[in-house]
Amino acid sequence: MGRLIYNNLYCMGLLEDAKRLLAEKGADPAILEDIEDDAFGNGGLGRLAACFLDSAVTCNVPLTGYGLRFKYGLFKQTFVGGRQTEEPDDWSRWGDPWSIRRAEEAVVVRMKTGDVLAVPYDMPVVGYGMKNIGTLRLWQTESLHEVDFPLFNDQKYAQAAADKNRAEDIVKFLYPNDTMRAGKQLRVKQQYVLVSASMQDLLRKYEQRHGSDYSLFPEEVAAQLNDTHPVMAIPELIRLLGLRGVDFETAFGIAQRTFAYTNHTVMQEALEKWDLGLLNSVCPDIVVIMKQIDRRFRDEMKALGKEVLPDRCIIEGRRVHMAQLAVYATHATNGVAELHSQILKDDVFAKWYEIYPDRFQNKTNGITQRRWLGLCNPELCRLIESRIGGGFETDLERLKRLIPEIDDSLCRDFIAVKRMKKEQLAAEIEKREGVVLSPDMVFDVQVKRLHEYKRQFMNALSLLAIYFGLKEGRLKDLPPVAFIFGAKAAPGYRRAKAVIYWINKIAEMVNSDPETAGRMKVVFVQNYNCSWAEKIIPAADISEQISPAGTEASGTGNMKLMLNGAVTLGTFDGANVEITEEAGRENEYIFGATVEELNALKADYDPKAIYEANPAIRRALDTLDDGTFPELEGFAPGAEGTLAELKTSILEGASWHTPDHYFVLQDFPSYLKAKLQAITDAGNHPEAFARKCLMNVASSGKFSSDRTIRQYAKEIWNV
Ligand code: 8GP
Repeated sequence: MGRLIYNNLYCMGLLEDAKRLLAEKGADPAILEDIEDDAFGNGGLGRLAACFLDSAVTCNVPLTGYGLRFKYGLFKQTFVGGRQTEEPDDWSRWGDPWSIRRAEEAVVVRMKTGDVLAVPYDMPVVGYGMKNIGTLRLWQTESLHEVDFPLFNDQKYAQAAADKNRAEDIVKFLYPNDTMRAGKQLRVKQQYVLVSASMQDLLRKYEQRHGSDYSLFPEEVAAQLNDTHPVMAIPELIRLLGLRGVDFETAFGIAQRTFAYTNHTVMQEALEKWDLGLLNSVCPDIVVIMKQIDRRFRDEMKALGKEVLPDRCIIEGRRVHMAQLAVYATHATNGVAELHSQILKDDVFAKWYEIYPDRFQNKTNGITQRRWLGLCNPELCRLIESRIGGGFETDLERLKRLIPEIDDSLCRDFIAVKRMKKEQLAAEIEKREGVVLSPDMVFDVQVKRLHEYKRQFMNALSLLAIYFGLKEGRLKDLPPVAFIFGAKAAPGYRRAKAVIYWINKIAEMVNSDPETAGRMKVVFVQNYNCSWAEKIIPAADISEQISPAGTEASGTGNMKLMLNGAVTLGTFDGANVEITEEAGRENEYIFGATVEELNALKADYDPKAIYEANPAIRRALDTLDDGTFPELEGFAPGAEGTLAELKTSILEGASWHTPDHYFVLQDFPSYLKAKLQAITDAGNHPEAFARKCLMNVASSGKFSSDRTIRQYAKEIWNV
């Protein structure tokens, strides 16, 4: 969710008054940052949901978000000697003034590991212009017996509190480490509590209106499954209806018409498959129903004369495939960008598409322009208003009216706004990271989760190529440029953490070199989150969206950067394709192989040959094991987690990875070329570049989450 104070004041139309009043009292409005932390999250999937809540309430779509009220969010990130270290993120340590505890609506969730009480905390979602208030309902797990009094009286304090700890541990951490069975079981408990409490809640509200006639349930309730984490809601609803006397077939029909499923990734490792034994240890009744669903599916395939295959099955051996269960037991499956939805049909769910073509849809993601323009870039808003008037806060398509207004004077004014945002960001970075950036530099930004497929690694290679190019006089005309990174790596993802370390070491080398001073800077901000994004995005000239084609489902940071007038330096992947369609290819910097090209290349891809043939690549890659940087300690030589292993994973491959699994070396030459062009255009031809930026702003109407929500409402939820 990010911080709520500024957003809520903004949506109520009170932010400017609040700022003025604070200023009159001699207080900096930024002091509020010291008493409210960003409410927890991880990446684009969660932030998309936050944008949807904002859009739904503003567009008058009745929508409630359900989630878990984690005590600690994703860890707080700091860098020590360039390495990521993690600390608990106690987001509510100064209290949680936004939530209202609804003890009277608590429900009991029964599990084999012990029953718990799920207590809802409601966070208001403030609609723009104060028309509506929506709800984010977060469940907190508590013990049914706070303390065992006789045990306490016997002075057995730990035993007396055991049940309390067991219950509260379920929502202690977002994304707990699940490399071992205990962690996996905790994840199952989290998922089961979320779905059981939420389904009980929906049923109770429905029954208040209709008693025990469930036939209207799918007419009145639509539930969207946000990836696979909540897919157990399907068997849970069937189970709860069963307890109320509804037979399996009828309950299945109700569930299927109620639920729809959104897929957010094609990464195989993220498509959840649960071991039935593990599920049995937490929620055995759910396993029974999953088996009934599987039986129903097999009967249906038999009737259709279709085979049950690994990529068209629900239970395979002892494992249940949650994404495939979702496709089968819902009425709609959608991807989150045109290209991604096509890949679902052609590849990930091809065998399902063959049987149920009508179920597959696309809903291109969006972002709320309230937070991602109105709130974070009032300077740009004022400029836009001065040319085309307001109203884009609730109708982003209006920005199109800017197109005929783009002239030299608008370009100059845009450059002035961008400079102001760069000054603000530079001040913040100096304060928090101790790195001094000049607002006269071109700002090149890559902010997103740290993942191999997102290729921060390729960006790092380009930094080295540029640095050596500057030192050796090959890039004489390159304007001064700052490279800004923000990303967290999952605590157990060693290779991702090694990439962070490598970039931090590159930053140290570059920033302390007098020869390149004033020409190139590199900074990796610590603890990237919504509040950082609100400062970094408005200051960016170049938006790095550099995943290999076919891997990034959509991206939403790309849309935020576009809306704030950055050009996309990107591949034809995810929503980049649609961004380019809207703004015009001449206004972006597109490079790299297409999905088709990569598919054709796969069989005989030879990254070693590229390495041997390309001196710039060799030089940059060799810094990983030639002593340029101190090797990461605490690992066996060459083991995963070391710099050296980053290189071997590219050249030789590693575990299930084929060599250079994400085609870094393949795309690198075209990437570097496009990147140097973008930096040169931005720095040396600022007015022509500002035109491109303004074309991006003016063309971003499609990417409002208001549009996305209206499509879900009309085409899936029927509300
Ligand atoms: C993310 C995608 O990576 C990103 O491209 C997209 O914009 C965003 O979802 C919103 O649709 N996906 C995930 O974070 C994700 O799939 N996480 C898996 C654990 C479910």
